[in-house]
Amino acid sequence: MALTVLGGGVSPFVRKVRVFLAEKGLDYEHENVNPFGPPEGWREISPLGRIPAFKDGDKVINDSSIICAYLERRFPKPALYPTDDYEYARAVWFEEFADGGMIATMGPKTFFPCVLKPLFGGKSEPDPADVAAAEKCVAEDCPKFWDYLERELGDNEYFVGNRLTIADIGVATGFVNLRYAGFAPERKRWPKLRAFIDRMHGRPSFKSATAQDAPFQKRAGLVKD
Ligand SMILES: N[C@@H](CCC(=O)N[C@@H](CS)C(=O)NCC(=O)O)C(=O)O
Repeated sequence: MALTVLGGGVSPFVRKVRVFLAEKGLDYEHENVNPFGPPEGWREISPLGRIPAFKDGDKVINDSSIICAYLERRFPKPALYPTDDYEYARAVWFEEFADGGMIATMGPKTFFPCVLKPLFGGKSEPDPADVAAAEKCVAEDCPKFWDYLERELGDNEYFVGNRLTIADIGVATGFVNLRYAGFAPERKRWPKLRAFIDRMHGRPSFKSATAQDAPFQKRAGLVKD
């Protein structure tokens, strides 16, 4: 049965599912749905109008976290959730920390105004006021998220249990959009987090899930070390 991810690949949540599938070694189809100009009948597939949606044959599943949890049960190997109860809770917590907190802040304040708004508004550059507001978000809102991640990661390669889990994928995906907006955690202040991001973005799973992102990468060269 065909597996299909529905949703524009630049969404951090669509990317999370695509990276998850790639790390499982699963082939899938990708349908590029824009949630702000969706195809007819989209609400029947996605009742909240959001991306990603997912199809396993004729079965429809919504929400990136639920899609990943489903995929883990359907295709258990390699495991991308810990088996230990507390580690399991930690892993899904980091996923939620990213989805519901960090990305919910960074996305609308950096990626949307600096990348999506100019693109969809037919402009070559974002409004200077939007860039200033994004810089303010990076300076004032983001450090509390990044300090926490830096501390929790410590000297480990991964967030939970010394191996790749949904925690790492869920956290790393949001930093792709931040980079496209022209920002990243400064290496001097958040060395462990920044090295983690580099490692994760260098994985074949992230590389393949970002291969089509060239139109969104114009500001990526502005990222400072
Ligand atoms: N919790 C959801 C969030 C999905 C989400 O917010 N997707 C955005 C795009 S990044 C969207 O579809 N926005 C359109 C809308 O909310 O109408 C998930 O993890 O799948």
